[in-house]
Amino acid sequence: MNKMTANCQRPALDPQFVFRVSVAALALSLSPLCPAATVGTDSSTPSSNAVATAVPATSAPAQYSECLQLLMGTDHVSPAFVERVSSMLNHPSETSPIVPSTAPSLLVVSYHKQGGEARDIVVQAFFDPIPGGQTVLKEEGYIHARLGDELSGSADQLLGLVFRRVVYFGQKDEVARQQRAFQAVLNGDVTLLREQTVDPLHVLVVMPQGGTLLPSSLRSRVHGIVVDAELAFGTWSGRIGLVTDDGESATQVGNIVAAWREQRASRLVSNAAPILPDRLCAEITRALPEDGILVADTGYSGIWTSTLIELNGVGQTYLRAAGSLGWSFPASLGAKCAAGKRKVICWTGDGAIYYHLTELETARRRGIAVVLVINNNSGFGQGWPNIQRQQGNTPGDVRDLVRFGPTNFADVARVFGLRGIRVEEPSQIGPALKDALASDETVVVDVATDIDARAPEPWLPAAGG
Ligand SMILES: Cc1ncc(C[n+]2csc(CCOP(=O)(O)OP(=O)(O)O)c2C)c(N)n1
Ligand SMILES: [Mg+2]
Repeated sequence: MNKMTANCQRPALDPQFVFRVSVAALALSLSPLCPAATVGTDSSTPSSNAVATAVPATSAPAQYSECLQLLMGTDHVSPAFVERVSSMLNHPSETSPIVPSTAPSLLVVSYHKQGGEARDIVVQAFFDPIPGGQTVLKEEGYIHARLGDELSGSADQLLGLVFRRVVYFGQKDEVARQQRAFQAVLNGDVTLLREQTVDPLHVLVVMPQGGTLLPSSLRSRVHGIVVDAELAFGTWSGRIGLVTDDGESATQVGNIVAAWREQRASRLVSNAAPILPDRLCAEITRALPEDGILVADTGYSGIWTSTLIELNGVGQTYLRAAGSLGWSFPASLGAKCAAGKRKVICWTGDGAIYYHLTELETARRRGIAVVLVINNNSGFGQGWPNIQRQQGNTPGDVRDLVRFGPTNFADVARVFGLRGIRVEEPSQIGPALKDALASDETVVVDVATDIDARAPEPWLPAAGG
């Protein structure tokens, strides 16, 4: 998926029709979506040419043709590999239900790699979105309210797909292993999945009509989605490709993504004090080592880090709290214990750090070294505007509810016998991070930030698409 344009032809089904596939926004990392992200995966069966000019002579049933086309246009995927997948599609696993004759909405091809060759290939085909408008997310529920109609509609369709019956293709043992792991994950247990991915599992996902799951500004331009990912010991890395019908749409999609980035660009270099969290993100992007681990707290901490910190090192890992405020600091100590020499940066809000502040004692006593960055805006920044609005003309001072401090956490660190660096000017962030990363003890970097700064909102299309 490295080229802006890949040309493919539809298979023999409709020989007149020349299908032009353009892949845009190719370097989108999975970071906003997944617990970990790395850009630039290597793949099993490198093709000498990323531009696929012909579809292999395939024996696959016709309903898979679009999926095979997308696979064929994916970087590092060789015609021989597609050929193997294609021939597998004639033989559903014994445990699979009867194969529908409609086109699948999602095809997932997974395999291990040995000596550059793909082995243990398993193909999963997911058919039909939710029937009869049945939804997975409750319309009156919390997730629906948080995401809004448009995004929760997309999330609903995706979840609907995952919970539908899946048709498996592949060797019986491999299929059974994957089914067991998948079932365990649905039951909330990822142990088996981790064990089975000590040897990394390569995963190619193609969604011919995946564009319908995107915000409408992209939906009209993108029809397919291709994900090229790797699951190693339960941690995802990979890239997402958005597939358009023509080069012009690919450019438009690229422009939309670029415009979003540009909107934030001036804030990334802002010299304002109190400091903008955006600038703090940009400094962490620069400081995080190639194999560094970034652990983020929940709420705004998760949004700032996932949207504005670029994971640009092949071995970087991103771990993010799943809703429990305060999780990140103890989690970062755990990550450090597990990850040996790799450096760990923890991003927490001041509200969050009050939950487990005492773990500073653990860090010092056990000599566990992380860089604890506190986005210190003296309050609950995420809820601040809403709570001000809700206060209306109710008597009392709204600040009593969600503002606290001012606390100097660098001083607090010293009380615990650790180093603390207080940062009040943007130019001090870089040197402070460098200093802290060089230490073999936990260092607190307490950054005085602006509570009125808003994290990027969920992306909604402009009126009129
Ligand atoms: C245990 C728990 N308590 C409360 C919340 C609700 N909550 C989520 S984010 C947030 C504000 C966090 O403030 P802070 O850590 O200072 O980050 P900021 O928004 O200021 O960047 C709150 C109260 C939660 N998710 N979990
Ligand atoms: Mg705060």
